[in-house]
Order: sequence, then structure tokens, then C-alpha cells
Amino acid sequence: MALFSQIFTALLLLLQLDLHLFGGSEAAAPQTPSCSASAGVPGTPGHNGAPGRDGRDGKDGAAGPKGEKGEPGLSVHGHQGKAGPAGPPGPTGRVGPPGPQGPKGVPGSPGSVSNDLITSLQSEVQALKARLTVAEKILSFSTFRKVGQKLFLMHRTEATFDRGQKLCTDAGWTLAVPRKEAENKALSEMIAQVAASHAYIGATDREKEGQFVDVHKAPLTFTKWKNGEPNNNNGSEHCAGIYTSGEWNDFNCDINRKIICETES
Ligand SMILES: [Ca+2]
Ligand SMILES: [Ca+2]
Repeated sequence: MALFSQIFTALLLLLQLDLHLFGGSEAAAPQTPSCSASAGVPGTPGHNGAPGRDGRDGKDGAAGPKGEKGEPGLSVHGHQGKAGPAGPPGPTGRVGPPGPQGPKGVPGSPGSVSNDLITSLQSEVQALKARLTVAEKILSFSTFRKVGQKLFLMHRTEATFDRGQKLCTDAGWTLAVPRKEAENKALSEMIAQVAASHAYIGATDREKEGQFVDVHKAPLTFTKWKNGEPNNNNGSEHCAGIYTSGEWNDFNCDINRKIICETES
């Protein structure tokens, strides 16, 4: 039995020593009260072990940001690829605002109008101008009467005997001279129609006092003098006139009075 206890104690010592050599930091095993021993000297730290083996691969990470668009690629022969087919036409756009006025063009070359055509056109223009002139003159007359083939026209303005004659001749007519009662009546009615009292007629005794002649210097074949006329009042009445009553009087030629012209229709 004593031998067994000594063996057991020796094993404990060996075990304790082994713990100090390989454990280091472990606390010393409790000693049996029956054995007394002093603490051993700490051993020197051991060397670092060899690196361990690589660990297993980690899980896939999140997708990174989208990269920038690259340059067009080149074909295998080093040339840029052909453009694709044209796409379908797009919708018609809105009508834009009018553009600015363009520069003035150069004058065109003279045409090749024949001389005959020019002459014809000039003739037509002259004819139209003549008709227009007559039309304008007709418009200057306020009223007219037709007796048989004779047409009487009263001018819108009053004038002296000489001025009145010119107004008539400018239109291609003459100062009216009634040749019969129907014509004399027509003139008196025209005077009344414009609310006038009298008008000149184409008869004068300027060349020989008391002998009245018409505008063609022919003796009068019809007269209707008022009683006591022509009286050549003050020695200055040489131009005949007619009242609304149809009666005649010799007047001063320089006074403005109604003017009636005549023409054959
Ligand atoms: Ca007279
Ligand atoms: Ca008189």
C-alpha cells in the first residue's frame, strides 16, 4: 500500500509538471494536503503555429453600378459596320410661321409683244378714254329730255352764255335752241324740274342788234318772245333765254344762268 501511494504521488507530480510545461495559464491542480511542493519556473512561450488553410468562398455580393456607354465597335476587318435600314417616316410636323419676305427679283426681260398688238391696244385705250370722257361729261348734267330724235341735257352748274356754249361743245353738243313748241315745252319743264326760273338758249343778236341767230348763225325759225321782248334793256341784252312759262327774253350775256345743251340721238 505505501508503494502504491508513492507511485500515485509521483504520477501526480509528473502530471503537474506536464501541465506547467504545456498549459501555462492553467491553474495548478490542487495539491493534496499530504504533499508539499514549490511552484515551477514558467516555461518560455512557444512559437506561433503554421498558417491555417484558406477558408471557404463567401456569398456573391450586390451588382455594381451601370458602366458608361462604350464606343462603337469595329468589325473584324477594322471598319465601322454598315448603317441599318431607314426607319418608317415620322408624323407630319406642325405648319411653321411664314418666313421673311425674300429679296426683290431682278426685272424680267422685255416681252416680245408684236407692234401690231401694241397698236391695237393703244387704239382700244384711246377709244375707251373717249367714251369715258363722254360718260364723265354726261354725269355733269343733272337732267335730260328727249323730243323726237333730239336730246336735251341740262348742266349741273350755271354759267355765262359763252361759258355755257363751251360746256356744250366740249361734250360734242351745242347750246339748245327749241325749233318747235314741243321742244320749247320740254326745255321749260326741265327748268322747272330743277327749281330754276330760266335758262339760256342758243340765240344771240351780238353781231346785229335785234336780229337773233342760232349758234350756226342761221336765222331763227321758231320764237316765243314774251310781250315787250326782246327789249335790249340798257343796250346790253344780246343773249336769249327761256322761262319756265316757255316765254323768251333777251338777257345780259355775262350773268350766270342755267345751261341746256342739245344733240341728235
Ligand atoms: Ca340785243
Ligand atoms: Ca330783255
